[in-house]
Amino acid sequence: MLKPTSTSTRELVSLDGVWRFAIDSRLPDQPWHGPLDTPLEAAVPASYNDLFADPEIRDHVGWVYYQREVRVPRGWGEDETLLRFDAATHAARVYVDDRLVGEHIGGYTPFDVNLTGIVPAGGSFRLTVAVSGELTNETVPPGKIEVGIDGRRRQTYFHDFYNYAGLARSVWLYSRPRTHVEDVTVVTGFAGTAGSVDYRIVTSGAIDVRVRLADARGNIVAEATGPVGTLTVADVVLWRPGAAYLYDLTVEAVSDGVVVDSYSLPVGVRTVEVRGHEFLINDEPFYFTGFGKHEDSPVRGKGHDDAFMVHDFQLMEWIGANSFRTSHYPYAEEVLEFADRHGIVVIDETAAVGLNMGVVGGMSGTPPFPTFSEQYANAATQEAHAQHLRELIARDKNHPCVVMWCIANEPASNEEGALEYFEPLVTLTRELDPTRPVTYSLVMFATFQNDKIIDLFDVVSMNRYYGWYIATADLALAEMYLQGDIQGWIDRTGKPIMMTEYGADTQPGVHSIWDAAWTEEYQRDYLAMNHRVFDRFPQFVGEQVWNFADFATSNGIHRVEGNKKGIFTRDRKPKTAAHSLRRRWLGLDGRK
Ligand code: GCB
Repeated sequence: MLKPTSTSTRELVSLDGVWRFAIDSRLPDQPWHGPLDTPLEAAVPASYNDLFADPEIRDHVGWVYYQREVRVPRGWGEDETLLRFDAATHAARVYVDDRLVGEHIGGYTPFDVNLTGIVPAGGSFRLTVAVSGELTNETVPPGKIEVGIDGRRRQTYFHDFYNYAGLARSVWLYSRPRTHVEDVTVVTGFAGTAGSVDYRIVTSGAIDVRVRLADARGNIVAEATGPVGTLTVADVVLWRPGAAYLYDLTVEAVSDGVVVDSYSLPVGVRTVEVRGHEFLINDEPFYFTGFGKHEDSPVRGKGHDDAFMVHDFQLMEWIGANSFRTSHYPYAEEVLEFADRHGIVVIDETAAVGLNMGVVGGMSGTPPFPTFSEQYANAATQEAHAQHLRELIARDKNHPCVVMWCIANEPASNEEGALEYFEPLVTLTRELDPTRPVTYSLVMFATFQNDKIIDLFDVVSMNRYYGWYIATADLALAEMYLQGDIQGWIDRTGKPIMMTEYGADTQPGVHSIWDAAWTEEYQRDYLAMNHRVFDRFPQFVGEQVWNFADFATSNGIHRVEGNKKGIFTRDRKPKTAAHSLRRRWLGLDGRK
C-alpha cells in the first residue's frame, strides 16, 4: 500500500484541521444525512478523549462522528480520487453525503476509500467519518465491554496504556492516474562495494514499467525496465545505524513513451540477519540501546505531532539511544520516515497486546480461563491478527529502519494453544517478508521452562521487572533472579537475547538514601543492576528501557497519573536516571 505523495502525476490535499464532532448518544440515528447538530469541533489529527472537558466524551464507548466539507480540485477529472486515512482508532465507517463508501477495522494501519465516480472533479461533498474505540475479544488489541448494574457500557482491556481513540493521524484526499503504480517492494543487499536493489512493481493494468535509482545528490546510479528486476549500485553507500543514507527510487508507468504515472520512494541499502547469537546489520553485530515508546502526549493523546516527534528523536540522540520498539502498535508512518532519514533502528510491533489472561490473574499468571479458547483468543481473533500483519507489512516493508517484526507483546506463550495460535501467524509473517527476523516480547510468567513458542522465532525479547514487580526494592535478590533467567534462555535457545522492557515507576522529585521504590535514585540503581547483569552475557544484543516517557493509562491502584516508568516525564523532562543512561549509552562511563 503506497503512501500518498505528490509527484508529477499525483496530487495530495490535506484534510487535517478542525472537524465538527459529536458522540453518537447525542445525535439522531444516521447523523451523516445532514450537518452534525453539535457545538463541538475536534482537531485532526488527535485522539478525541482529552480535547474536551467532558467525562462522557473521554470515556465514551460507542461511535463518535467527525464531519467536514471537502472540495475535489477541478483538475482531477481524468484521474482517480481517493481518501486516505492514516489511521482511525479502532474502526471506521466513511460516508460521502448520505452514502456509506468505506469501512475499516484496525486502529493503527492506513486505509483508502476510492471515490472515483462518486464525487466529480470540482465538486464538493460532506464527509462524515464514524469512529469506534471499542475493543472486543475479536479485535487487535483485544478488550471487553461490560454492562454495569447502572446499565452503562464500560470498556476494559488487558494493557495498561489508555485506550485513546479517534482520528489520531492525518487524513488526505489524493489523486492518482487511472492506470497507475499500485505497489512497490524493494529488498536490498550488497557484496563487496556493489549494492543491489531487488524491486517488484505492481501496476493497476498492463503497462510498461521503468525504474531509476538516484543517489542523495540526485545523480542516477542505476536504471532498468520491467516490473521485476535488480538494480546494481557501484560503490554503494550503505544505510547504517547512526549514519543513514537514502537513495531515491523513481518508478514510472509508461505507455507509448508517455509517463502515465510516477512514484518515488526512499531506499536505504542494508541487510539484516540473525546468525548464532548475533544480530547483524550489514554483517556487523548490532547492539540495541533505546526504549519501548508510546505515541502519547498531553491533550493530543495518540495524535501524531511533528513537534513532539522531532523533540523525541532529539532526546533519543542526546541520551545515546540507537533504536526503539513501536510498543504496542504500529506508529505513524512519519515516525518511520524520520527514523529512515536519521539512522534510528526500529523494532516494528503489531497492536497485538493483551493476548494474555494471566495478567487478569495478577502476579501469579494464573488465568481465570484459558487465553487461547473460544471465550477469548479464538479463530476470529487470530484472523484479525493475521489481517493486521498483512496491513502492517504492506505499509512498512520498505523502511530500512525496520529491522525486525515483533508480532505480539507479552502473549500467554506459556499456555496451551499458544503454539497453534502463533505458528500460522509466524508463517504468514515470513511469507509476507522473508527478509526480517521475527520476535515477540516475553511476559515474565513465560519462562525458559514453560514457554511453548520460542522455537518459531529468531530473537528472545524479554520483558522483565526484577526489582520492581518481583523482588520490589531488593536489588540483590533481583540481580540473582535476572541472572538465572537470562542464563536459562541462553541454555535453552542459543538465540540472540535482548531486553525489550525493564523499568521502575519513578515519581520525579521523590528522593531517598535507601533503595526506595518510586524514587529517582532507585530507578537509576535498578537500571544499573540490570546493566551489570546484561554485560556478563556475550549473547546479549540489546537493552530497551521501559519507557521513554511517562504515559497515560487507565485508572488503577498501581498508577498515579499514568505509568511513571518514563526516563523522561510526559512533558519530556529528564529524570535522574536519564543522565546515567546517557553516560552508559554514549560510552562516557569508560565502557565501550
Ligand atoms: C509490561 C507491559 C507494558 C506495561 C509495563 C508496566 O509488561 O508490556 O505495556 O506498561 O509492563 O509498566 O507494567
